[in-house]
Amino acid sequence: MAALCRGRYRWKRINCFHVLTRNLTGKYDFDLVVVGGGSGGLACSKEAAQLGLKVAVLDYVEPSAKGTKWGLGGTCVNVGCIPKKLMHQAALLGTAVKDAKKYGWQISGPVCHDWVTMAEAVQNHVRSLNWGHRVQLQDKKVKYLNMNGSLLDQHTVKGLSKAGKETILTARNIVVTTGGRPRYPTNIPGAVEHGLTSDDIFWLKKSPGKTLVVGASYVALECAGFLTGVGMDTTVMVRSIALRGFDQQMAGLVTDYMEAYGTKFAWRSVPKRVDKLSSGALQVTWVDSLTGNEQKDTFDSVLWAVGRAPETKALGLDKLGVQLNKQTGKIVVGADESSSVPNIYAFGDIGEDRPELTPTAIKAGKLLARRLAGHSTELMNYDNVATTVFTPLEYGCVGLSEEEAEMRHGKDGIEVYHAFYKPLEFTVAERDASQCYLKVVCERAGDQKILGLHFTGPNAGEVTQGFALGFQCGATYSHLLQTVGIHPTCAEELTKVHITKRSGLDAMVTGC
Ligand code: FAD
Ligand code: NA7
Repeated sequence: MAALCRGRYRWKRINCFHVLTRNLTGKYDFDLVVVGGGSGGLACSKEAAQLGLKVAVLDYVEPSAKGTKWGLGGTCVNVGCIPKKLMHQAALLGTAVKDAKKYGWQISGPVCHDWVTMAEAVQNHVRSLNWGHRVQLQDKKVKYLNMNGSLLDQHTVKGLSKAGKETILTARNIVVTTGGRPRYPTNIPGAVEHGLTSDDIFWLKKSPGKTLVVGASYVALECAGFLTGVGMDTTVMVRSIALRGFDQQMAGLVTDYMEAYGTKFAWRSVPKRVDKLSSGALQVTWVDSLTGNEQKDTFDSVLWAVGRAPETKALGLDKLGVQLNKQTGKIVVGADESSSVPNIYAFGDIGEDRPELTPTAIKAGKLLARRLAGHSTELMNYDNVATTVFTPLEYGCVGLSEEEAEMRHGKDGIEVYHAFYKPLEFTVAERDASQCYLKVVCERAGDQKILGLHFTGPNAGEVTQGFALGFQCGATYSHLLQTVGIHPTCAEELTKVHITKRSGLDAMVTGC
């Protein structure tokens, strides 16, 4: 606060309130106040400041139910993409150590993993990113307030510090990018008391031990994947299907690989209760929905990955008439990220129907800043966003799933080219490549425009990113065939794919 008092704005102390008095040269204290300093909010505020706007950003982390808290940067940096990918890397290295022996590395004695070393290294990296974000805001002259923000009207934000001090900020425009938090199931006794979420797993001081992961979306599978990879006895509890919304053939390959890798799956199972035994172990009771039988097992940790929800209630949006989706609680937004109330914008995970991904939040934030600064009219294009699931066998995709393509174009309206391939690296290591697969879903007629591209295998994110450019440019199947591959790579298999599913021919790639 002292730093703020020395800044270009004057602050008055009124009882326990800090009120930012109006900048004498303008109507508002700031051109832009951003509530939420995660991927989207930071990108938006930095871009806006760079374009000459006076910007403040409020970021505040409510500790998780387990008391875990973290610094500036939002979900991705602290409890999402970054620690997840680093722990995934730790797991991949475990496999690489096994491969290494086949490649001649002499590794004596058993190789074991130490959770504490990994967690400390990951947490230190995250802290360095927290620090980097603070420095960047300072360099770009964005006023950062570590405060919980809520909206008083369409030009006024109230910030509340941890110590209970209130600060009022006025702004021409307000952007809400407060993201979401993991949900706990509401009707399962013991779920909250004895359970963790992705807000906790990366910040554990000791190994989670034998873990039950409830949920089957990508957060669940990624966490279960790295836990298995670093040696935890890990079970995933799936109530319906894995990776809902993704291509289901690919989802099957991902989970098949995980099963072969050592992850256990309790399919069609719904948790009923979690009890802490006198030994300290957590006893989970669940129902097998196929047989109706009740089953029990004990675990050291239970990780709920059953979805995420925004915290819109505390933002005071309903009082201002900002339209929310009643089911999801997210803010209904237009193509320009505007809410139903003038001067209030929202995007990122808090925006209804927006992809819950960091790069889309960042890009949308930058574009919004440019529009608010009057530098551009360009809107965010949410189509054809590529993504990757960082499971032990990675899965990257862009465009439509085969099911979705079939629904939109009809079974006879699409052609699916596919191949099972063996990464060269797997050969000497004698690794099973049964789930290394790719498929390109195309329109059947005309130029055979590519509708969806799917790839499981090593470095799927790196592979998919490149093809996403072609996809964005409207690539067709013949463009793919005109592309000369880079040998020997896994990605080159996409440029050679020629077997159609319709033909029924063996899709196994043999030779170069
Ligand atoms: P957030 O990054 O969540 O930022 C919101 C910020 O606002 C937070 O710091 C929050 O504490 C703060 N805040 C909330 N309320 C207030 C308030 N009232 N006042 C002040 N501050 C407030 N995406 C990918 O692209 N790739 C991945 O590999 C990936 N992996 C993920 C793994 C996990 C486990 C999870 C959970 C998510 C992952 N994501 C991934 C998704 C990605 O993290 C989010 O899509 C992204 O962080 C959304 O950015 P955002 O700016 O909308 O919100
Ligand atoms: P998602 O994508 O909403 O998926 C939730 C998963 O949890 C899904 O598999 C659900 O099964 C399952 N689920 C939900 N409620 C329960 C209960 N009560 N019991 C058992 N299983 C349940 O959430 P994520 O957290 O994985 O990811 C959300 C976003 O965060 C994601 O898009 C990333 O960008 C980051 P269902 O399919 O509904 O049967």
